[in-house]
Amino acid sequence: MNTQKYFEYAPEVSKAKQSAAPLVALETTVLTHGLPYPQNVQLAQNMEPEVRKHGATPATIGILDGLIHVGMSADQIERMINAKKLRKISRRDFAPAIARKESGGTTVAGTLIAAHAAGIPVFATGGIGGVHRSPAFDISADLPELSRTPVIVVCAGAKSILDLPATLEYLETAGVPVVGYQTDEFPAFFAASSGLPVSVRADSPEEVAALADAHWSLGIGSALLVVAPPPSESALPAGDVENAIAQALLEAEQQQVRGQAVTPFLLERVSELTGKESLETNLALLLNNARIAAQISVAYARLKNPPLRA
Ligand code: PSU
Ligand code: MN
Repeated sequence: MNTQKYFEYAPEVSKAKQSAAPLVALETTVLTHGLPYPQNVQLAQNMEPEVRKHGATPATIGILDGLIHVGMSADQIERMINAKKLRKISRRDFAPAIARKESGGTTVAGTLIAAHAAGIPVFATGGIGGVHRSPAFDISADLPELSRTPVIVVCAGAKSILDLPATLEYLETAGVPVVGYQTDEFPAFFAASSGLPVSVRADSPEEVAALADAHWSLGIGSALLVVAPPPSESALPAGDVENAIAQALLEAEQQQVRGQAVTPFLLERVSELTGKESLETNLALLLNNARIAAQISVAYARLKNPPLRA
């Protein structure tokens, strides 16, 4: 089996890999299906410098004309976003995209698969998919992927368009440590708190690195989900988005939105109904997560390859 056959590495990513330098994977469904234009382009331009500023090399992951790119140039991202047929790529969607030479953004699930295959241990995103409030039985492919992929995923929890208690129950069953980054509570994306506890707290990048090393040294093959609340100056009050979510869920049901379309539909409607403020929170927390992921990647690389003493 040649798993690298469909991979294309950016030169700076290959270089970082060769010298065991810290890398951070970034997903692209947030660009192709999660945020409106031009905020998606703006985000793509801001995430990578944030990773670099904190000592790691960014590897934006997405599929362009049937190739899995690990590290994408601004031009490649632009071409992917503007592809005629744009897929949203989780586990089941790689084969059709590759075989038909199509393009698409990788979800948390898809990015986990590619990051792990590429040997990148840390990944930053905004929010993960989870167990939906409705329709019944809608469970994001992100959750089973987190249960089977040894990568540190940094996010701001999950949006409360989802059933957050059920999502945490799933993660517990799946053996995924939910690491509160400088918090005891699972953040609800726009809001800093959900009233739900995390399974362990860590206050520094080194602590997260030590947890990951212990987890994986035991041969436990699941992800660690590091959850960081949105920066306090941009967080929204917990109740503020609830009305918009109720409205969006009602519309989704009336219009019988199903499958992969559910999450983008809800994200778009909640964003429209809550306006500019929630979009700003979204962008602020993504950058915050990029910074934390870079710091964790630096700490993890140091732990695995301690610098030689002079
Ligand atoms: N949640 C967000 N923003 C996003 C997503 C989720 O707040 O952009 C995207 C992520 O790429 C995530 C995907 O992996 O949606 C989950 O989609 P689904 O629920 O269809 O699995
Ligand atoms: Mn779904």
